[in-house]
Amino acid sequence: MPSTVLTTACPRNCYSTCSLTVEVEDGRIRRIEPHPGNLATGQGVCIKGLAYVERAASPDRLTAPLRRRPDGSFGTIGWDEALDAIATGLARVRDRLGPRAVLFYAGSGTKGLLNGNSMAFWRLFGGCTTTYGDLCWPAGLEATRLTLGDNLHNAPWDLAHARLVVFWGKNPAETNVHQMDHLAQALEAGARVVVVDPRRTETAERAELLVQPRPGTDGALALGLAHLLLARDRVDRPFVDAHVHGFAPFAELAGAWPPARAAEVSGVPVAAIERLAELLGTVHPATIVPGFGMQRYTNGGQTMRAMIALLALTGQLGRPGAGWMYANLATHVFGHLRDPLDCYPPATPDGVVRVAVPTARLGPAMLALDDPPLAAAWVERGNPIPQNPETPAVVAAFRRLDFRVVVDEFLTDTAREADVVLPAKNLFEQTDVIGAYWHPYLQLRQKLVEPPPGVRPETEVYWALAERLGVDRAVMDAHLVPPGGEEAWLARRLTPWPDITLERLREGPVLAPGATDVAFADLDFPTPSGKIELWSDEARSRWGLDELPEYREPVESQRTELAARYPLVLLTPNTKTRIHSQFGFLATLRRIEPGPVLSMSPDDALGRGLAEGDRARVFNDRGELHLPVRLDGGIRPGVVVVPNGFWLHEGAVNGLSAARETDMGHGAAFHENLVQVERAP
Ligand SMILES: Nc1nc2c(c(=O)[nH]1)N[C@H]1C(S)=C(S)[C@@H](COP(=O)(O)OP(=O)(O)OC[C@H]3O[C@@H](n4cnc5c(=O)[nH]c(N)nc54)[C@H](O)[C@@H]3O)O[C@H]1N2
Ligand SMILES: Nc1nc2c(c(=O)[nH]1)N[C@H]1C(S)=C(S)[C@@H](COP(=O)(O)OP(=O)(O)OC[C@H]3O[C@@H](n4cnc5c(=O)[nH]c(N)nc54)[C@H](O)[C@@H]3O)O[C@H]1N2
Ligand SMILES: [Mo]
Repeated sequence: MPSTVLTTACPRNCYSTCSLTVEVEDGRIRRIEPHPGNLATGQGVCIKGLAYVERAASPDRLTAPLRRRPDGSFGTIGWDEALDAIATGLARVRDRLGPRAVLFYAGSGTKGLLNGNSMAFWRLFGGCTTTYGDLCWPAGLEATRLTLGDNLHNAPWDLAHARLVVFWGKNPAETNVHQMDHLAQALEAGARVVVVDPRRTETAERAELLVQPRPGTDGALALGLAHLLLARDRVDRPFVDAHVHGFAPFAELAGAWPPARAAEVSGVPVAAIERLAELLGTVHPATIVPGFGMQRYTNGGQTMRAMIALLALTGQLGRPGAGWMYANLATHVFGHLRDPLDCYPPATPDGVVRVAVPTARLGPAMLALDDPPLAAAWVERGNPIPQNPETPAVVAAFRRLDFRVVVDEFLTDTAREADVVLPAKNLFEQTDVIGAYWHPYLQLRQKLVEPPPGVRPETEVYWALAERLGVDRAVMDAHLVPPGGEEAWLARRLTPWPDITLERLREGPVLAPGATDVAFADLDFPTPSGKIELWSDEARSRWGLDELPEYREPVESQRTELAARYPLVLLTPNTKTRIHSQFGFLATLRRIEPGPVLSMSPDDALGRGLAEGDRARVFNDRGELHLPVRLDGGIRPGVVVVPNGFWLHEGAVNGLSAARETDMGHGAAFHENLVQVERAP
């Protein structure tokens, strides 16, 4: 049979959100290439994208519903039996305790407008309990919103115009590989590059300066930098006078942070602070590219506000090659997610939703609910057991329920806790419209092949369940996506923009309405004052924080008594072979990263009698892991590193992490964990 080449897009929770061309032959995925129409990702597909060829045909893929047998093992069942069991199980809980005894938990496994159908179903069910906040980025989103008014940034390709690029707590060489192409263009034109990270990352190989703060102290570092910009008169006065709110009190705050104090707190030598301040003050246009690293602390939001201030002082916003490249929600035009609190599903008369569980404290918060207590859970697109903080509490919370449903492509650690597991479609098996958070393109994730006979997309599952639960057909038609009705439903969502049609999207990526190459070019910031707010009343009224980005030591810090027992900070970053808990089991990728290792500085290792390859025990009061040691002279002493995303049997790091929220946005303070390391017995 001849092959065809079709356009689609990768829906993983990743900056790049690549446009793809895919060769399909005989109903199978044969070859994946970049789509040249996407100026941000046209250069190539990452290693995980290439591995979709293996993933789509993986023998581990779930292709039929599973039901737990009395002995605890899983057996394959038919769809009628699965749907009957689910409808009966959910209705029983609703009759006994009300609909809010059911938890609906959705993770970040796939992007798409059709995901909204799930909450529509739960409203028709009569409501449910769901989560608020987000594991990923909300402290930074909220910090940016408070300071600049919105989460927008210059187009990815605009980085080529920067003369100074500061990657701060971001490692795009692994997490946003396409950004390295745009950086290469900037470097060719003579740009200077700095990385701020406690680790010498792959990204740092391109930098002239690596600044390695003690984890969680970037706020102090930023205030020290601001101090020097002020003291050396590197401030763009006309810009500040016209566009910055709260300059005078901020200048007073920064005045209290001479470089020696910033160095004492952050562990960055004064000379490095001076050098970075000189670059920020003189090499323009300057773009700061913050990642998600330093906002995963209990002081993370305030840290991000202090960092944005450096661009405000130097006038590096609203211009080509300049700015704060954190999150670009230009494609989020369908009315969600601009404000971290907007991700709360609104309660409607026909479905009262209890938004009671912060996802950062999923386990303890599920266990604490008592009016009514939770009795059932539905999990889709997520793998909370390894990925949410405090794994033992998450496991305990799921085990305490009477009835659990998990919808996934694979039998994950979370699926293994379920009573019924439903097999999910993959990205090639249902059409959807997806946005992004780095580039400004709307894209069609196109259906290219039929799902395996035993797999049904979530929309069809919800439709069939609504039928079984006796929902009125007219109500279903009004609220849910009917089987086969995806494209008509998506076309209706696109009607506000007559130029953006499914036909156009089928050809390739389309710029979102209103997308511009330079964000905030009119210097009109949608904050209460209309200016960049270094002083934010809302920081206090909404989050109970200082109006100014004051530095506060993280709650679990090397400067507390706990450090006597647990002197090391555990960082749990991402690696290039996986998106969190996905992809890691594929043979292609296991060849590169077969399992988790504990990376530590030779100083810390040798002092504990550990050498390369030795097995170490990493532990704190919450849990322990046994892992092989890798010596890494690029890691700041006092810091140890284990990547997140490995499964329980391999070594899942969140057994060591505390269920703790960030200072704003209800994020998870993932990197704020002290541990000790010793030779494994
Ligand atoms: N310690 C530590 N923990 C972390 C982090 C960290 O830095 N350190 N990072 C955090 C961050 S940033 C994030 S975003 C989270 C991610 O955590 P999660 O949102 O739980 O994401 P994944 O681990 O990618 O799991 C997604 C699941 O969705 C499934 N899936 C994919 N496509 C579909 C689909 O179409 N339908 C259905 N039903 N399922 C599908 C996948 O198979 C996979 O099992 O992890 C967080 N956890
Ligand atoms: N290959 C791959 N790509 C991904 C993902 C993936 O799992 N794999 N996940 C996607 C998702 S959901 C996300 S959220 C993003 C994450 O993208 P990134 O933000 O780039 O990645 P992280 O690994 O979470 O953290 C970035 C860096 O922050 C550093 N860091 C930790 N604590 C501190 C600190 O206190 N100060 C400073 N300055 N740095 C610190 C870590 O050492 C790490 O190198 O990547 C996306 N892209
Ligand atoms: Mo994330």
